[in-house]
Amino acid sequence: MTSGIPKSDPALVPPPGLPILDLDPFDYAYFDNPYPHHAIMREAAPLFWLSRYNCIGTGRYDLVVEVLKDWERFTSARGVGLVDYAKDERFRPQSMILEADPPVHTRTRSAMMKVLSPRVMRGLRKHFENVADELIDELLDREVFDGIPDLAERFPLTVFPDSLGMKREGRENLLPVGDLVFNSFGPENEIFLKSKPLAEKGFAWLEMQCRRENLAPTGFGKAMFDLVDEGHLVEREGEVMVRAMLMAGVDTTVNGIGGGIYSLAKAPDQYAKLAENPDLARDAFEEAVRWISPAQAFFRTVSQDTELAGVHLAEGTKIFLVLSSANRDPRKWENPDRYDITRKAIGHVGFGHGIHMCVGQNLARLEGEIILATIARKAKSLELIGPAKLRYNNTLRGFASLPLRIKAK
Ligand code: OW4
Repeated sequence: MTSGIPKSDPALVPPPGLPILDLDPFDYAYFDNPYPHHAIMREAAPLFWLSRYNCIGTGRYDLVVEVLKDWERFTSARGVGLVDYAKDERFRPQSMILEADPPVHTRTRSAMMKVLSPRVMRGLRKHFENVADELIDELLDREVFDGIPDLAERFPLTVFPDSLGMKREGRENLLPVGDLVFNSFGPENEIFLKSKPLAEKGFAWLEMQCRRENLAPTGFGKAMFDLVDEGHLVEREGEVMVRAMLMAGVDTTVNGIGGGIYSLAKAPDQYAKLAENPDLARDAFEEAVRWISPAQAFFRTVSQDTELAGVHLAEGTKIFLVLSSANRDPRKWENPDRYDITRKAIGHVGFGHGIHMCVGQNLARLEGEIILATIARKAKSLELIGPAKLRYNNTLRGFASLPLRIKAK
């Protein structure tokens, strides 16, 4: 395994006139309270230069959307992290969906859409609801528990690998591998380095789990290899796509569900509204994805000299897109810092935008909706009874611990 670190390129100098920001959007202080930093990034100018990483960035909603829409000028194929695959070492074998442009991306994305289609999602609902029912009943008996290991991790770690059809042994590697992969989109800082040893053996294990002989005769894995058998993908592509599901589908949903629970626990008026009408669970989850932005930021790379917001950008410039800031940009959102489950959160960029917009979004929504609806149906209160502890990750925002109390209706 290699560990890419961006080698600063002397050719990449700040375009004239851009505000130069010295802040580090990957350090502990930033993660402890990113919101004032978002405001600095948004208010400095449409685009800014990050002096520590020699890249352009934007925290404005309209520009984040403009860049994400334009995959030709702003490529994903050179990596969606700080590292430029054209110049630096790749941290892992390149993804054929996340780190690809059309036409490769068109084919792999279409395979993934088939595997995760709305029809497949509908088929999972009943089983997910049964698992959630049992889990929430157990937590109601306990009353006091930790919302992260006991709920936000436990639910996806039960339903997702089972739906994929993966073996039971070794599943404890899923979270550490995801943690490292999402750290690898940022710099090789202490947060990245600390996550490395925990995931080292998980990488080899994960590669093995993606082979057809290690997958159950039903599930997303099998469905992907059916597409191989039908000639849409070659065998190795099938494996790489199963790997993408395993790397992208666990830590993200854990942080999404954890974020949803945190949002509701911090806003008792919103929880009361949801408890009264559990049908709002899907909206409550969507609004949490906006408000928390579990996936905080991704990069694109300028594929040819171009202009953006009146600024000349040189080929090879990395652009840091702060999704979490865009999701609270007051130019787009009214009262953006308020978690409001009746808000029309549609259009948020918590799942991204454009051709790379989260391909697992309907699975994430299914999981999030079911957990929040099940709590809302059964619990009259959801209280945070101790300090929420952050889990630091270069890309993902979420918690390590959420001490909670829930009381049965
Ligand atoms: C967010 C994501 C995350 C990690 C891995 C991959 C995709 C992949 N998407 O495609 O391998």
